[in-house]
Amino acid sequence: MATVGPESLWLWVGTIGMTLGTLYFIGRGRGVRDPKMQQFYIITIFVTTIAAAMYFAMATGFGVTEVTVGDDALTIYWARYADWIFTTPLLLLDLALLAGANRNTIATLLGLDVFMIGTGTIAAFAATPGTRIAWWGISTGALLVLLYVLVGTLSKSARNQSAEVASLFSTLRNLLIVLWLLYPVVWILGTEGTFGILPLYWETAAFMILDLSAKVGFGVLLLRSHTVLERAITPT
Ligand code: RET
Repeated sequence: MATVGPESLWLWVGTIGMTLGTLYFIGRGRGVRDPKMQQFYIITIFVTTIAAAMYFAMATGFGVTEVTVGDDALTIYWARYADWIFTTPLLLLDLALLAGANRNTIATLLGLDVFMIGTGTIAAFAATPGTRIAWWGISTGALLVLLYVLVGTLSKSARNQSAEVASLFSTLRNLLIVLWLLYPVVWILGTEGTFGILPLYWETAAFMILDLSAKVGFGVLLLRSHTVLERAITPT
């Protein structure tokens, strides 16, 4: 059985950060009556709630297991993947609704995303360094295609929205691109990549900072201006 080491510090910071983020979004969303605007709140509140629960699971030693790779036993926090399989599609849905995307674009984005996290999960559990890296490559390929759709089709729909919405969309899209690209980097440099460049302690800190930025930071920027969100739902 794997146990939680000193990296639990960062897992508790993550638990507290996600909980505070959730409470903040609930507090802000309470007075919102417009159902179309409520959808952004509902989606974003689910994102941080799921993350808070999964961080708590990791901090308390439930969300962690051991995977044997050759002669080594790797500590794998499986709860990360349980979090990401639900929260990354929800984050993309926020962005797609802001852009006023059609159903096909939304389905393509979410499909690529679930494929990316699914193959990333196989990478985390694969038993040889070679197969781990191969699955990492497949997952990273899906991420690159996803970002291509984000920059192409989705940005095109956003351009049909008002100037304020289009500008908020670009900010969030650029933030997402930078942050999401760092995940495979931390993974491959970290313990999962088996190269042993980034120790578990620092890897856990890095994922925590990325997770808080990609969920709470992203949510704060998205929900900051109700006037802009109102315009997003009345396409011009
Ligand atoms: C993995 C490893 C395999 C290669 C790739 C990955 C990508 C993960 C991503 C996660 C995003 C998570 C977010 C969480 C929010 O808090 C699975 C690490 C490409 C992009 C945004």
